[in-house]
Amino acid sequence: MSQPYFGADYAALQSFDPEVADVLLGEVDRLRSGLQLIASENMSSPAVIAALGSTLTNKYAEGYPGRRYYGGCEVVDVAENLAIERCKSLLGADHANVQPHSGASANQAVYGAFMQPGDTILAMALPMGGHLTHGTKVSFSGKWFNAVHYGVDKNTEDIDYDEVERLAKEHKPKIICAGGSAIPRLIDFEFFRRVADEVGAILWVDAAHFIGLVAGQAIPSPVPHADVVTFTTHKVLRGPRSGALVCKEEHAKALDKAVFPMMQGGPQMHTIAAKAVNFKECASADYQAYAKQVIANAQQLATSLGEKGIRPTTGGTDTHLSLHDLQGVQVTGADAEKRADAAGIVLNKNAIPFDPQKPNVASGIRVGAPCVTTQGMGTEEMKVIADLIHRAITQGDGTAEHSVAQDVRAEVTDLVTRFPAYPEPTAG
Ligand code: DSN
Repeated sequence: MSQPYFGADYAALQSFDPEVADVLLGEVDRLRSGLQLIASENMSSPAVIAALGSTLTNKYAEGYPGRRYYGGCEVVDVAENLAIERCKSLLGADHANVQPHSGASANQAVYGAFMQPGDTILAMALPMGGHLTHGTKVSFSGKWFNAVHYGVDKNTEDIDYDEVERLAKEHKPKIICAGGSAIPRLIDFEFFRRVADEVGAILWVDAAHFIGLVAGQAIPSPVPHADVVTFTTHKVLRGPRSGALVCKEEHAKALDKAVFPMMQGGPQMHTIAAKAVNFKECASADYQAYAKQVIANAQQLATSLGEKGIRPTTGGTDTHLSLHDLQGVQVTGADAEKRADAAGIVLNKNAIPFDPQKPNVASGIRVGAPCVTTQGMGTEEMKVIADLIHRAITQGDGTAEHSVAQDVRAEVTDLVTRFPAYPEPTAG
């Protein structure tokens, strides 16, 4: 069976380990048969997956191109240099480090470069849209550093900029962090830069969620304003599951040392090659059109769900995701996630600002458009999807046998047949 999007040699895997080969097929089947609305996911290209499934996984290459701790790195050096140069050019950055294994690893490097244990960081609170690595108590960032958190304004549900300025002046943090995992609106980077300068802080933008929109020139860039920008490469960007960072030249040495040897050992050269491929893809006019369509689709989803009583927080979105308050339809986030799943729609429960529920129940859902846009869907399909979500979560009971779940799943099947996630696996 020829499956080019599985990487090097699916036939060899199938013959040696049919159980794992079936898992790979099963996941393609899952992606092909449902709607993927998780805002942090996407579907990478056959070219990216080919680079991931390559012999570059074999190579130890601790260090940086031209300065490795192992011999035989002359080939992987080419991959890393391509990734670095393409990343810098794509984002207009002075310096790029493409070795972080993930967004969390890139974030660790920021702490490593600029903070000592006990130093203070000012960042967005997780229940307000921030991230685990921005100083939550369960993460290294909250255990080893003093984290002060800002939230959102009660009325606008957008970042409380007055609170940011007040807390920055009161606590004089070493780092101010902007960015998070559930922020539907554009962030005012100029404001954060001004406040950071006033209190002598490093400005770190965690752009994991929206860097793909920046790369596609669909929203303003944090790069001219921030000292360092960290990101994942697998969200809107549509690359391999990994991370990276860009920074001003003056911080290059400190951040490189923080990535390796402070936080990581050997880089994953197959993933770095896949990042190089991805950065090339993102420099194309097609990708720019994609990024703009992601936003148009997310806005349509937010509007259409809102019209059905599933209120978008902040009144809508400027990005690839919207966050919805389910209290108006009297469903919890956990129930909504389960009922949608039973009908073939994959999304996640999410805390909304000032959520009365516990995080594992939550009063909201987060809905993202990156995957369905990769599949070629447009705003007309978003209207249909909003209707399917509404029916599934307000009328279903969380089982796949329920008649509403079955009806919705039939319509999901019709949509994904017209807009397939990946080609159908073929024999041969
Ligand atoms: N887990 C990611 C997300 O879903 O937003 C963030 O790390």
